[in-house]
Amino acid sequence: MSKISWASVAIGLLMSSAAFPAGAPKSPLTSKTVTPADLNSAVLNMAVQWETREESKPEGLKAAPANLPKNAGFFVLHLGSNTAFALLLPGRLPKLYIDSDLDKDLSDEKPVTGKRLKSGTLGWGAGYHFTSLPAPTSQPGDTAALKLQAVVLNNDYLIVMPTSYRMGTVEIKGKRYRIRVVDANYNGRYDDVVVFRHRNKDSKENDRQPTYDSLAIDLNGDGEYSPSYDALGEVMPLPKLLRFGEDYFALRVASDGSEVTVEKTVPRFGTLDVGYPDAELLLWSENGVHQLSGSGGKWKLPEGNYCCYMIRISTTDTKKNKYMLTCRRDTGMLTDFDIVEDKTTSFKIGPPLAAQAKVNLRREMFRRTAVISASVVGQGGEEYLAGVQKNGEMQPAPGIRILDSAGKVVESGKLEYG
Ligand SMILES: [Ca+2]
Ligand SMILES: [Ca+2]
Ligand SMILES: [Ca+2]
Repeated sequence: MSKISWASVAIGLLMSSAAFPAGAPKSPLTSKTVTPADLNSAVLNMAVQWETREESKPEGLKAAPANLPKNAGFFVLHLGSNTAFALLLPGRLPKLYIDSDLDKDLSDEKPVTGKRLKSGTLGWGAGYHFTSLPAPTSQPGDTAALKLQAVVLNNDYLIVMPTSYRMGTVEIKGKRYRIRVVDANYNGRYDDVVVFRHRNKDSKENDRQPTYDSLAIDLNGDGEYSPSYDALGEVMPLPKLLRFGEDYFALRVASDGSEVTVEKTVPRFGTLDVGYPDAELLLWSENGVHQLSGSGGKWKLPEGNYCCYMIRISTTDTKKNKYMLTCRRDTGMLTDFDIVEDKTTSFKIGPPLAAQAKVNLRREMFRRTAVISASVVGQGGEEYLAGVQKNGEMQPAPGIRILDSAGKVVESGKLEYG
């Protein structure tokens, strides 16, 4: 890359000096029933859990019903902070056991019988529907009466879904917005605000099992809920603050999901400094979603805990060509950070960059395939996709050569974007 000049667009964030209005407006929330046809609904994005069948008894399971048929399959369910075992006995009238008391014993459970779903309900595969499943609950304050539903696909997948969620509208700055609140961590409460803290590289595998509830808000009023990971999405872990322009609103959902309160507030601010002027970031947090760009890579943010799930860095060469790298996988040190009042949380992202190739062996039916993925790692540990965009156009995927121990090329090819 030729010599670079940093282009930065300064969009200063101004602190709001608005006053508190009198009285907190309450909006009722009503219950919406969830059916198997809602499986791919963006509203349920963070709550629906797909578990894969295990042929043999999973580690940790102490006991199962006796004389299991050969085609019995086990599943490990991850529901919020609970891990529970399940057992499927396939058949015309399939039976599903869930370890509802979390004692790692399935022999003391009563099975639920599934009903075959009409073909076309899910769009693919043979499905069975299990209703009125007891939800395993172990945390203080969990509602033991909570019910789950599950869909079994081709006897291979167990898809767990809530039986309902909450819906309503809220008024913010004179405009009404549809909102949906989902008990995404299956504890019978609707007020579990996200905290990413204490996450680390080892716990990433469990990211899709949230320990928080989720919020969908129709920001653009089109009746849809966009779970975008590239721009400001409309589906997010449940926050306690919502940002609208330079204004912040405190959001409080009643634990039973009966109502929601939205009230203007002025949070305490700290500063995030990523040490790179031309960066764009998307953040999830207890303070809502944030799309940050410009202002020299420094932004004022409400005090609290954040998770960055997208980074783009750009640079411009002397011929005014703009190059851009995108990070959507591992955001390194920005995966989990805190903003503290009147303090600056500093990172250094971007160049110098290191190229990295990862080889994963993928087992298919009768062969093993080596999947080689390339990425570029910035100094904050953030992992960019190997492709560079030049003036908004994706450049050809990088080439690859496989060398033998003597350095001779045994295979060469091109990587594909996947
Ligand atoms: Ca049990
Ligand atoms: Ca909950
Ligand atoms: Ca929308």
